[in-house]
Amino acid sequence: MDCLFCSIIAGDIPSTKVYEDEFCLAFRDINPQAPTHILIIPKTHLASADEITPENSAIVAHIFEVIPLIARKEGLTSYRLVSNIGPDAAQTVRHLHFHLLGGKQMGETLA
Ligand code: DGP
Repeated sequence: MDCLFCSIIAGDIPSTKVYEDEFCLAFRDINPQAPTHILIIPKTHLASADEITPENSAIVAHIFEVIPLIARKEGLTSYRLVSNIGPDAAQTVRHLHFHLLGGKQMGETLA
């Protein structure tokens, strides 16, 4: 499958990894929008959060257990999580990912 983030998982495209285990990978966004901007992705391909089902939701629970560990490692106790779904939300990479953004005061506007 031609997927940029699957290629990053496979190691075919380099990335700055901050966390990895059997089920997920976290790496720094190439175009950071905050002092800390990390993408957390499942190693199994899902196009977006819109594909989460009872059969695959365990990976999301796992990612949400890992996120606080990554945040602590980055020295963050306050941060924002974002997951874009589809073109209206400006999702550019069709592999489920959570943006972890922190290290600056953010505004209240989300859209
Ligand atoms: P989204 O718009 O939610 O699909 O965000 C995709 C993010 O992926 C965007 O913030 C930039 C990032 N990105 C795109 N290509 C690469 C890449 O090759 N390496 C890394 N580290 N990040 C990438």
